[in-house]
Amino acid sequence: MLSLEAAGRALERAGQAHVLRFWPELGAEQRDRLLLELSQVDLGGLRAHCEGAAQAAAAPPRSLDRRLEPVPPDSIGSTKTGDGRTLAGWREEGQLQISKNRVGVLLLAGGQGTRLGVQYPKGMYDVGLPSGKSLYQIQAERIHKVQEMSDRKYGSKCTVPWYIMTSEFTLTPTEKFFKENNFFGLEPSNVVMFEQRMIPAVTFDGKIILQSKGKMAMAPDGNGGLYQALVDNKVLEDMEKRGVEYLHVYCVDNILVKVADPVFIGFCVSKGTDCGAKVVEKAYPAEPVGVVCRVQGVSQVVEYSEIPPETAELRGPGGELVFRAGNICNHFFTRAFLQEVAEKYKDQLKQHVAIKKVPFVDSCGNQVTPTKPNGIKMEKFVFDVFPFSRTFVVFEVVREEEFSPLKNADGAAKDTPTTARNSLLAQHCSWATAAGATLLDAGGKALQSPASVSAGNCSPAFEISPLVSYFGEGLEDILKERTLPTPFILDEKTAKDLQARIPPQRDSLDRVGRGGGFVQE
Ligand code: UD2
Repeated sequence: MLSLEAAGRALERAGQAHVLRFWPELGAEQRDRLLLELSQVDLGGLRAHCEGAAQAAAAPPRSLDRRLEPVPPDSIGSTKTGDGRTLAGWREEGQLQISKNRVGVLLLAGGQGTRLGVQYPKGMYDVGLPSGKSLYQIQAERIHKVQEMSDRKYGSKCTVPWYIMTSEFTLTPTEKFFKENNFFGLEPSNVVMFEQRMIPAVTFDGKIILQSKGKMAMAPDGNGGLYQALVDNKVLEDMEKRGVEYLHVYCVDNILVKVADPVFIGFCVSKGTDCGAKVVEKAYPAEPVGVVCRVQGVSQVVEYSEIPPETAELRGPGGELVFRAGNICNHFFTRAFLQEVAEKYKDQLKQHVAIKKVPFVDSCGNQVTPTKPNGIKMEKFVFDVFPFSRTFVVFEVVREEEFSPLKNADGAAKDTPTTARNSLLAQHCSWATAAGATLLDAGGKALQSPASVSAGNCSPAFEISPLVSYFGEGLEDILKERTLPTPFILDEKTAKDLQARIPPQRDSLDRVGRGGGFVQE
């Protein structure tokens, strides 16, 4: 660990000597903690970081390149327009790669979840599904299922390793949660957690903010800190050792995320791309998703916080948004591309400025909770490597099938626990009815048709475990001609019980209990 003298010298050189202002008042433990925190900071680059942040915050917002163009629609692959055979071909290709252990998934889980307002990692959040499953559990079970589907198809035993990028805020609770839940049945050695770097928040005149007398206000360096973290933690070496060539990178809060989606992977592999992004059509101009677009033929994402409203609102002749390829933070990378980024480009990534209210101690040692923004946090974005790709592809998917993020606490208009839960349940109801089931709502009334379900009229809580079905497949055998009450949880046990009860016509309220339990006969 750094000595006090060395820390003092480095801070002096960086113009940040005030960080040790309260040193004489600190106890032994606080002193050790502060020195440890300082030894984890890039002290050599500290002056540049602090001055750069102040300059970036003072500069007028960068105007968008005038040559910005939407992605040409004909260059976008799509599950919307792709015919059944093409989609099946992509899925098969993806499953083949998975069966050969060439696919890994990487979860970005280092964010602080400020908007949701919980003190623990977002992945641990339970949106109130009948099963009470957390986002982490849903994702783990999808990984299980995708492995199992490939195993069954190719008669081999495959592994999709799960890399999880955490931060100082999320590592310990995430590790504990996984251990307490027995890694949701996954092999612990195939779940690789690692930490991204933290950087200090600074004032508008470039001084590190002290959160308390013995602690700097630190924040993760953005989800684009991934590329540095891959190097710091030798993740690319781990991928190479396992033979992983393709990586699906995704964010933690999308309850519908198709982890290791064989269709997306198959599409990217068959196009021979090094990097790709899933998009959905933007719902409205101010929707908080970046837009995938191009400048002089080079693809990039303009984040929602940086796109001027007048650009976001531009419409084409048919009334459609011009910039409508909404980024959903689902990316494909080859390991070779990530290696290249790590070696050549990671230090060239743009720094984005976020102006925030950061609690601090003033020079007299008083704790202050600011009422207006007082600090600058610098962040890198995961998609800022797209311009380095030679063969970038965009893949459009259907929102109702793949995108419902959890961003805000209940009470907000959008992207809440309630909207996330409802999206998942609506999807599962529509899968069940498409498979031939009749679902009864809480009042015993039958839902009319799959169409009414997918149109959002689905109130019944019918939940399907990802261990039973990944994208709605394999349900006919279990659900055809069944009449089922809700709430109902279709998990491996209830699925087996249903299949054991033939003929299906007799299966109805008198035999099946609510909540997925069966009435004893
Ligand atoms: C992200 C996308 C946005 C859109 C939207 C869809 C970025 C930069 N923006 O915006 O374009 O796709 O999601 O929901 O990707 N994270 C870290 N470390 C950090 C910060 C964040 O791992 O330092 C993770 C975080 O845990 C989450 C993901 O990155 O899983 C996205 O972070 P966010 O929720 O802050 O991003 P948001 O909604 O502003």
